[in-house]
Amino acid sequence: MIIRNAKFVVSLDRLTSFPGQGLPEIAMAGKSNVGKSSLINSLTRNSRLARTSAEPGKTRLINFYAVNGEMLLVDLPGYGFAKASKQEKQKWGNMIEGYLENSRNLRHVLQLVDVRHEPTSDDQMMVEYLRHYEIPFTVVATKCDKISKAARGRSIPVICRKLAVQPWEIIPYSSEDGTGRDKLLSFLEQTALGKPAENP
Ligand SMILES: Nc1nc2c(ncn2[C@@H]2O[C@H](COP(=O)(O)OP(=O)(O)OP(=O)(O)O)[C@@H](O)[C@H]2O)c(=O)[nH]1
Ligand SMILES: [Mg+2]
Repeated sequence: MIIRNAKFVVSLDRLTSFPGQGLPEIAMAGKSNVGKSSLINSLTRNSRLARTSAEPGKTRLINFYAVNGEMLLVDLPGYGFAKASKQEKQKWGNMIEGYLENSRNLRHVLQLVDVRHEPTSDDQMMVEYLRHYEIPFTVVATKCDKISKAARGRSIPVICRKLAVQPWEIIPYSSEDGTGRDKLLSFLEQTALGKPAENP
């Protein structure tokens, strides 16, 4: 898929109707700081589209971005941010769940985990939640530029074990060097838009 344009649509604290609603949605889920907003920027090649930060807890609302006017990328707040107050954590949790349960156009969730770290109990809960609600998801292992290929080879099986997924179901990704970008784009094109895979 060639991204011709990507633009911010709306920021919501709970799902209400908005212009552009009805397009297929792909949502980013994962811990704070795992790279959800960066992934949207790298996919769209627009480093200023979604706000990112080295500090966890940057995205605090549900942000929708339209791609080519034909699908929406949905940036969710992260979970597991230790420094957030109990109230904030509750609020973000409700926001994430409210969206996932109520969106009629959600086609797929990209469940992001940092390739360098063992998935947390929050990650496991999230994946169980997605399975429970039968929301299709794919695990994306982020920040692959930060470790060697050999180290990646060792960490993928750990992620598989913790999240009960198969190695070939995981997409290794880097927002820094573009690893996985083409693969993810063609996957999204098939998943969100139902277009057949391009010939390699
Ligand atoms: N080296 C490297 N750094 C990354 C990558 N993806 C994200 N980062 C960095 O990780 C930090 C967090 O990225 P964000 O995209 O803001 O993370 P997030 O998941 O949106 O975080 P919240 O909004 O807090 O939930 C930033 O400093 C990014 O530059 C990557 O693939 N490689
Ligand atoms: Mg973010």
